[in-house]
Formats: sequence, C-alpha cells, structure tokens
Amino acid sequence: MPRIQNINPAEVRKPGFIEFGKIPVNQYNKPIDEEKNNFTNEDFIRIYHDMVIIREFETMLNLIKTTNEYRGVPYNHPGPAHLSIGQEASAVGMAYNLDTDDFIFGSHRSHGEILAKGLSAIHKLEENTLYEVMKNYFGGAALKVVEKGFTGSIKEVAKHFLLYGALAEIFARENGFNKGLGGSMHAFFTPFGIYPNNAIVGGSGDISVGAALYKKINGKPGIVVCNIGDASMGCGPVWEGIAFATMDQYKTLWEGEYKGGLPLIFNFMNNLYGMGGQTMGETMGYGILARIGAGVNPEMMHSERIDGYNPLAVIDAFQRKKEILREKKGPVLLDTLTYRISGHSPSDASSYRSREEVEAWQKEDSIIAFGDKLAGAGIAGSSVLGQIRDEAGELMTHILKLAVNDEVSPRLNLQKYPDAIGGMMFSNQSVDKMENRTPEVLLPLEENPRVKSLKNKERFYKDKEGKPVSKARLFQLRDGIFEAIIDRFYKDPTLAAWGEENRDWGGAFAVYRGLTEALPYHRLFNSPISEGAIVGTAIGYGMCGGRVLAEIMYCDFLGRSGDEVFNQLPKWQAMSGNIIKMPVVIRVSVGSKYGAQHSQDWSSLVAHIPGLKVVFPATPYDAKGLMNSALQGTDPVIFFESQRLYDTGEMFHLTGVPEEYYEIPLGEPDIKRTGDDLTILTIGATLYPAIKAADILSNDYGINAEIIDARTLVPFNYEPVIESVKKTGRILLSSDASSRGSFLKEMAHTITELAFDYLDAPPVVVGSRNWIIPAHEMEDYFFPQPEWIVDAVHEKIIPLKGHVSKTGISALSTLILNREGV
Ligand SMILES: Cc1ncc(C[n+]2csc(CCOP(=O)(O)OP(=O)(O)O)c2C)c(N)n1
Ligand SMILES: [Mg+2]
Repeated sequence: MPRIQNINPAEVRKPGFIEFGKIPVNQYNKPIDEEKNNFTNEDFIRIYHDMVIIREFETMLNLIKTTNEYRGVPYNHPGPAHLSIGQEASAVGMAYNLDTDDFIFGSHRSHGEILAKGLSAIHKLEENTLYEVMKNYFGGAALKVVEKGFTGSIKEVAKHFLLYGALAEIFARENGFNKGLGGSMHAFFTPFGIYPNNAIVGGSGDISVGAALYKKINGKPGIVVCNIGDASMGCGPVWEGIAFATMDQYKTLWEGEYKGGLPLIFNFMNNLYGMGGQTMGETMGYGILARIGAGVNPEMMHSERIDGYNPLAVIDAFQRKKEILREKKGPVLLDTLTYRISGHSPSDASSYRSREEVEAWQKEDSIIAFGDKLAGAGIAGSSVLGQIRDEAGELMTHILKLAVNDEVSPRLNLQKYPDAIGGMMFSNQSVDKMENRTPEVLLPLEENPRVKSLKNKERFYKDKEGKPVSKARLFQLRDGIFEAIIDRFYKDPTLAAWGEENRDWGGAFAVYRGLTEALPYHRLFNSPISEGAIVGTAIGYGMCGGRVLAEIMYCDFLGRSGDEVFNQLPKWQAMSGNIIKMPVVIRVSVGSKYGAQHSQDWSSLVAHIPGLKVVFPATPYDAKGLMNSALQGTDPVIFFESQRLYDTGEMFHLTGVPEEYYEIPLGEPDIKRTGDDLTILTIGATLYPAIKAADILSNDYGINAEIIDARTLVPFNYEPVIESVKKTGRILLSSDASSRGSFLKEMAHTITELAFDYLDAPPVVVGSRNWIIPAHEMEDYFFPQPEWIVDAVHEKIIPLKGHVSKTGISALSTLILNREGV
C-alpha cells in the first residue's frame, strides 16, 4: 500500500542533480565473421530470404496500385496499401528471435512485420502444430486453397498460407486472416503471435501495454513488441502508454512473482517521416528519438538507437533487450532507424523529400547490402541469392492469382447473408471465467469487512414497519455494484481492475471500498491519470484473453479516451472476423454538483458507436444484476452510473436486492410502475423525477402513467415499450443528457416508426438543457424536474385540465431554442 511508502520531506527536499547516463546510438559493429559464431549459413540465408519475400510482396502491391498489374496478372485494388519498401531489415530483425508466445502489435504500415513474424513462426513451429493451426483457422478455408495441387513440405505450405492469408485480407476476401474485415492496415494472425495492426497512428501505443499486462498478471510466457512509427511519438496514447508501462509500482508494490517491469518493447520503426512531415528536424524536437527514454524513468527505458538497415544489428538488439525483459527490468525503448523508399502510399509524389535523399538511402539498400555481405563472406553466392529473388517473384505471382480469383477467394456474401457483419459485432457469450485456475485473493470472501457489513444492511428502502431505512443501514446502489464485482473477482482469475484512485482510496465514490483488502496489487491497482491508456490497456488485456474492469472517474473524462472508446474498443471483435473477444467493462460515473466539466451524461455518444453495449441502471437491484451480466459477457460494455444515485436504496424490487448471484439480461427495459394513460420511458437517474411527475399526474389530473426504465441503451428490446404505447397511446421520454442529439431522440424516432398507428401524440423528449451544466445550486434549472415532465405532457401530449405551465416548455419555445442553437 502506498501508505507504507512514506515520503520523507527531508529526503525529497535535498538539493542535488539528476544525472542521465549514455544512450547508445548505432553501436553494433560485429564483423560478419564474428557473427558466424551466432548464425549458421542457413540462418543467414533465411534472413535474406525473408527480406526478399517482404520486398517482393510489397513490390507486387505497389505495382497493383500504380499499374493495376503484376507480372501479367491484372487487378484493381481500391483500398489502402501503406508500403514499407526499404524497411525490411528492421522487420525481419525484430521478428527473428521472437517465439509464437511473443506478441507483436503494429501500425498502418505493418505488412512487413506480419510477414516477418509469420515466417519466423513457421520456422520455429513443429510441423504438426503448424498444420493444426492452419487446419483449425476458419475451418481450414485458407489452407484448402493453398494446399490444392501443392506437393511441398508443410513449412512450404505454411509460407503460402501466410502470404495468401495476408493478401486475401488486404483484398477484403473472406479467406483473409480476418475474413476481409480488417484489411491492409489492420490484418493480423494471432496463432503466430501477430496481434492487431492499427490504422490510427499511435493506436498500439497503449493497447500493447495492456497485452504486456495480460502476460504479467496471468503469468503467461513471452514478451510484447509494440511496433510503431516515429511520428507517433507525438500521439497522446503513446505517451500515456509509456507512462502506464513504466509505473514504479511494478517494482515497488507488486509482490512475489509479479514484482518487476513489464515484458514490453516499444519498437519505434523510425523511418524519419510521418506522411510528409519530417520528425527529426521539423515536427518533433527529440533529435534522436531514443533520447525520449531518458526522461521517463531512471533506467532510461534501456533506450537505444539501432541501425534498422542492418538485420544483424536489429537481431542483436532484440536478443539483448529480451534478456532485460526476462530479468523483469522492462520496458525497453528501441529507436530502430530505417527508411521507407516507397511513398507513404502508392499515390504519394514524395514532394516533401529530395530525390538525392531517396537515392542516398537506396544506395544503401538493406537487402542489397546484406546480400553483398553474404557473398563477400562466402556464405551465399550470387546464384543462390538470385534464385531466392526469382522464386519470390514466382511465388508472389501464384499467390496473387489465388487471391484475386473470385471463385477461389470470394468476399463475404452480403447479398446472401446481409447480416453477416452484424452477426460479428458482438460475441454475445456467457462465460463465468476466462481461464480455469484459482483466483488469487488475500482473504476468504466471508472475512471481507465490507462483505460482512453488507450482511447487516437493509436490502429494501423501507423496513418492515414501512419506515424509510437510514442511509447508514441501507444497502445502496454502490453496494449492488460492489457485490457483483467482488463476486467476479472470486470467480474469474483473470479479472483485473484499474483506474484512478482505485485502490486505497476505495475507487471513485467508494464503490470499491473493501476491494483493497481482498486483492493483491496485480489485480487491483491505481493507474496514472491517463484515461486514454486506462481504456487502451484494458483493450489490450481483453483481446489477449483476460477480463478487465476499468474505471473512468467522470463521464466528462471520456473525451480523453476518445480514440480508445470510439475507434478501438468497439471495433476489434468484428475487424478480427470474430477471432478476438473483448470482455471489457468500462465504468463511467455521471457526475453532479461539480459544474460544467464534471456532470455530463454522454451516454448518447457511446450508444452511437456500433460495437459497444451501453448500460445505465438506476436502482441497486438493476445495478447488481446488470453488472453481473456485463462481467459474465465477452463484449465491451460501457457501464454508466449516476453519482446522484450511489446512495439510493432499492424501491422497486419488493423483496429487495438478493444476496445471491443473479443476472439481468442486457437490453431488457423494466416496467417500474404500471399505468394506462401515458408511458414515460426514462434512462438513468430521471427515473426518480418521473415517479414524482407520475404522482402529480395521477393525484392532480387523474392520469396514470406507466413508467419504463430503459436500463440498457444498447442492445434494446423495444417490444415492452411498444406494448405499453399500444395501451397508452402516448409516450414521454426523459434522461439527464442534454436533449439535442440525445439517445432519447433516437428512441423517440424508433418508437414513432414502430408504433405510429398507436400514437395519439408524437413522442415527447424531456432532456437536460443544451447548456453548460451550472453549479449545484442552479442544477434544477438544467436537469429535468417533475414539473417539466408535467408541463411537457400538458403542452405537447394531452392538455391537463386547469393546469398552467410554469417552466416555459411549449412548442413555440422548442422552435425558438433550436433557432438559437440552445
Ligand atoms: C490519429 C491519426 N492521425 C493521422 C493519421 C493519418 N496518417 C496516416 S500515417 C501517418 C504518418 C504516420 O507516421 P509514423 O507514425 O512515423 O509512421 P510511418 O507512416 O512513417 O510508418 C499519418 C499522419 C492517422 N492514420 N491517424
Ligand atoms: Mg515514420
């Protein structure tokens, strides 16, 4: 516990200097004769071969893009092809010593890395294992294509399989590694340890940290390599990923076998450019990228610049750095200097660099230079090397023909199966635990102080005499969430939770109080204030096979994790062709009392993104049941909680909140009160003002409202709502989100479509104002109040006899406010 790490003022106030050590720059200088002790002739030739294969693969793509033809095979590929011609030595050197247990992540420019890692895996795997992998991948579909009529060895078949799977993926064919749903910038193949490549620059910067956490927390073998571009050093997720990966606590607070640094290499494939911006000299200030390591931690991230034009220098570096990771002294930063001779994409006119520069690098071409070295050292003569190049050309022609043949390599048939992609958005599984082993905990559940104290709480808001239970004795909404979470920690050994102030503080708003006593550091820890990386690492952890619960303290901070929540978390299941599961629950609390930047309900933003499930319970019973379901599932769930409801007791489920485990399926709204005259559909905390409004409507105007609590936004079963509308003919929708563009508007529209014939009036939305959120003392003018609902019913649905509106809600005000944009 940090409490045991006293910070002594006398110590930290002492004068002194920070001293930086030396960061090696291009220090590799072993002559080839010396390397003969480390590599056989076969090894040397394999390195050359793998570089040639990558070069030919990308040359083929370049020609297809620029001339619509390769060696007489015509094809038009409209999609992207970000080529890395020139960078082959860095890819092959990186992959050479990695095992299939070692995972690589990449960028939009990762074809070379995929092929290098794939070829390395093929070399290392036993033939039987290799064959099983190919046979089991999507029912052996790609294997059948490459195997047909081929008589070579299993390793040769596997080479064809690798090239075909990658190319079919780039061409969006169903036999591709990800069913053609990933494409050029995202292709990957997990059985060979090739994890997602990311079209968002810097996207892998925090996801790969999550993968390294997965390995560390679950005692898995292997390391993680985050291959990433030099220009991504300007991206938030990369800096946040580095901060997350270098936290002191791994070395100071994590215990036993978990103590020590992350098994992770940030490998910057430094080709000196972004698209057209030159990093060294223009868009960045680091001079030599490796310098960054010096500022991060006392180990300077074992940072080093290596010559990525020499495969042997890269292999040497990875071997040394792997040793550092094995000693648990990671992570490591590598600045792998290389150059892309090809343009950013085939349409790039290279107007941002001079011809002399490109020619100078071409002169030092890594493949030619390495070939010369092999020839000079008597390892392989020009005929051997020439044969490798010729064979690569023939092989590529063969693979290209297979990949462009619509009969052999069709696309997903969306004509016949229009919902095929829809069926891949979620995995929809129900899984108790992601792995079968005993969860590590610090004490038996029954001995947990909070679990014990909850035994004495009243699980319904009124006691037997009908008197309201005091807050101190009441089982509250936060307790419901806690019970679901602690239960899962004792069930699923892979479950880990992180976020800001998650540990001793007790988590935001005391939801996690009691967890610190129960869980070792590696299962519950404080993160840096890095909302992007909190989610990004959760994604990496989830996609490797662990279950994770991450917390964003305030909904307003979701903006800080925008890319992770909008672009990464929702997309990888479908983009993988359903190879990946994403058992990631993100808790987001909607604030109050803290003004404009701490009180927004942004549920509509996440509900808009395909691929996320979105939940917003308003009662303790629902909170526990829905959290149980979220944690039982294998899909990403954004779990909204309202800070205004954390201390509420259960008012609706008459037998109170059960002590035992139960699930409430995601997507089922709940009728909280029945009525015949009007339906009120609420999301989140407006359930309670709606109840008050319903009381006014019934007591003063004889209108009985049926109140439905949505509980979930995505998925959502409209049937109970439509049934209610059939009965009442009227519906009002209310939530705390600002009304413009809110999810209520989406629901109102869908209800209109589905129940138009039953409606006596249009669905009416009562949301919050389209303002900044004012101070607590003025909040009643911002969030929907019972009177607003009554006025809206009167003005827009059914005139209430004798009622006089006081809140200014009217059709006219709707017109004016929209005109003014507020
Ligand atoms: C977040 C984001 N911003 C911008 C782009 C457009 N873009 C694609 S590649 C690229 C340059 C990336 O440079 P670097 O990270 O050095 O990788 P390299 O292309 O050199 O391999 C840019 C700006 C993007 N894909 N993602
Ligand atoms: Mg670059």
